Amino acid sequence: MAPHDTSADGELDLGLLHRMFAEMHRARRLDESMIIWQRQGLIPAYPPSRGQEAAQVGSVLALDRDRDFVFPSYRETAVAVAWGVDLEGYLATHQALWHGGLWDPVADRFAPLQAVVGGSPLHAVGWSHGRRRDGSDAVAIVYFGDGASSQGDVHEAMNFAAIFGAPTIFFVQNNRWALSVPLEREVAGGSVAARAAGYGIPGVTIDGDDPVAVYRATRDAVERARADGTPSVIEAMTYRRGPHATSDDPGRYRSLEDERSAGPDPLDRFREVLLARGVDAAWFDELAATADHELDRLREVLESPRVMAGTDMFDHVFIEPTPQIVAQRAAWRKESTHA
Ligand SMILES: Cc1ncc(C[n+]2csc(CCOP(=O)(O)OP(=O)(O)O)c2C)c(N)n1
Ligand SMILES: [Mg+2]
Repeated sequence: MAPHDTSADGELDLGLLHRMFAEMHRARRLDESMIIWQRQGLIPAYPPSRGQEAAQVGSVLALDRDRDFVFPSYRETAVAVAWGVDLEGYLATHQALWHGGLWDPVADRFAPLQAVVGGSPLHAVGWSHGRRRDGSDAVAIVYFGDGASSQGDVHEAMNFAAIFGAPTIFFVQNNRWALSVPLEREVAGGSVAARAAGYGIPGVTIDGDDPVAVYRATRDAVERARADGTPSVIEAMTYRRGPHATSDDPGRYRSLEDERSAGPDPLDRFREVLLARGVDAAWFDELAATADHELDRLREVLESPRVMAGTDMFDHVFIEPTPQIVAQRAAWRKESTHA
């Protein structure tokens, strides 16, 4: 997408802007529905991505769906929507049907969801290092939070990416909270992007609520990574506008004043930009109808019986099961009423 995404005056192409808003809107509607479905008992738990749509959509659209690979954490609904992951398979994760989801990670070029905070950056570096060594110019993007950035694995990942020239984009969504812990208690020095300098790689801080700024920064990082394997850190400043997860009550640890400091919603902001560029107001209404249709279909999937074989728990631990796994599998079969 990158070589054709700007018009002569350097503005991003209107078609691309339409696509960005459309994906942000789809993601917002799905996110809202997931919370409702959780309250209705259709899914056990869900971590909302409300307010992070600009960061997620703007970044992933700068990658190439046929060549690159996405490594998400657990809050990347808008990334999955914009990247075109099989959403029926995606819902299976939050339905607790299967660990990382039921889509095909290789076909969709989107790794299983990662609930281990800071777990995915090393996977992304391993993948991109391997691809580079095979002569490919493919790029990995890995999503993680401000809190995750303080995990040791993330520093090891950045260090190795820089040493080996593994083309990885470390995309930090700084939403100012790590569950109930505020930024100043989790990130010493206040900046994740500043840490890139310690590894000798580019690091930028951007307005994560502006999808155009996010897209441009990510596109630049993709170009560097493709050219010579240079990794980058992008710190997208945003705000976790909802609870950490459906089980969380943010009123116990942050004030309304803090929530108001987040500023305007990124969808509202971007809508104004599009209206100023001459987009017809009726276009926004059409998006709502398309989203309704998609959500009806997904809800039907959630209501349909999708039961996984319980033995899957044991069958995918090792290629050749150990005696312990064989014994556990047999004991489970004897005692469990699960299919
Ligand atoms: C290794 C590990 N430690 C702790 C947790 C518990 N935990 C889940 S989410 C979270 C906060 C992560 O915050 P951040 O990285 O900023 O991401 P955000 O939830 O804000 O998107 C914690 C501590 C975990 N899942 N994994
Ligand atoms: Mg956070």
